[in-house]
Amino acid sequence: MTMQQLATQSEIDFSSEIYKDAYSRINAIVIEGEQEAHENYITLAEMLPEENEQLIRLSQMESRHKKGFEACGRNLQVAPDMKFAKKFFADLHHNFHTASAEGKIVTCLLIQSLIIECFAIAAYNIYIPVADNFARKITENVVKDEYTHLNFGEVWLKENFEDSKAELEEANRQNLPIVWKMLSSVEEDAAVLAMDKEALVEDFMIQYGEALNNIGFSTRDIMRLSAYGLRK
Ligand code: Y39
Ligand code: FE
Ligand code: FE
Ligand code: FE
Repeated sequence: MTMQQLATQSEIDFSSEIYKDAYSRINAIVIEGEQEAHENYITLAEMLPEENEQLIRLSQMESRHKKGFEACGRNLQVAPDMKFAKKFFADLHHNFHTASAEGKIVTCLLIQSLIIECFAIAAYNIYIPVADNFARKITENVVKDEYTHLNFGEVWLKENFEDSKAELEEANRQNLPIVWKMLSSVEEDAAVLAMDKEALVEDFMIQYGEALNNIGFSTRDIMRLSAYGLRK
């Protein structure tokens, strides 16, 4: 951690009402996200029987993450606003379920293993330097796991790149604008936690762009895909 980040952190009052109020929503989003990720990897395990064991392991990691973040809320004496969090994820949740019902593995992988994992990695990377000591240790361990989840999606989609390309384009077009909307809707709460929206967007674009590169997209495609819907 840099001195600047330490200085910033020392100014955050984790027990203030304004911090706890914002935390009740951000913490809930993270808990709900981990729960839905747990369920999504179980669904993916059913859709990809040859990867069943690994996907079940990923789903178990997600429920451990959920428990960790629930402890972070308890530690700050914050009750997570789960109703808010369910609404926050509703669109992506709906799209994942529609895709899984249609057997669209590529779309499900794009939503969970690329978009949601990159969103998580960006959020956790930006949160770690400004978190309380308890939450920082937990989040540092969680973010390592999220990179392995992202890697699972990258490897599978790379191996199936030619057959997946068109569906990835369409799924990106349908789901990436939802991410920008989600980010904007928590911008103010994130700011209270000293998490800057521009930093979140930047980190997301870096993770997502690298993922698309690893899968096999050209630089030109990456530029187009990763910013889709960002500016209207
Ligand atoms: O794969 C995972 O564990 C992902 C479910 C977790 C998503 C967490 C999403 C965090 C968004 C927080 C936004 C804060 C500004
Ligand atoms: Fe569900
Ligand atoms: Fe997780
Ligand atoms: Fe994950």
